Amino acid sequence: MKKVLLTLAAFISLASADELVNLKIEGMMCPACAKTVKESLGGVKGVSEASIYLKEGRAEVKAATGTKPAAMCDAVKKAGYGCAVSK
Ligand SMILES: [Cu+2]
Repeated sequence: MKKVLLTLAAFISLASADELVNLKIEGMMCPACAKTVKESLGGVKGVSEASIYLKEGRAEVKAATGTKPAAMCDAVKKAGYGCAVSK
């Protein structure tokens, strides 16, 4: 029984592991833009946290492993900003 629980715990921690994705965001002019981008990224399934760097025109997104960066960019574009996945 104990072994089963441990395996389960390992599985859960693996399933919720985060990865960091860097996005290049174009068109952000002010903090309100940054907020809009942050909210649009936060609405993407799997995303747990988005840090927006207004002056640098980029975003660092923490998301569950397997979350597609393209889905993140789609959300940003829908909000009216340019987006590209940077390596
Ligand atoms: Cu703005």
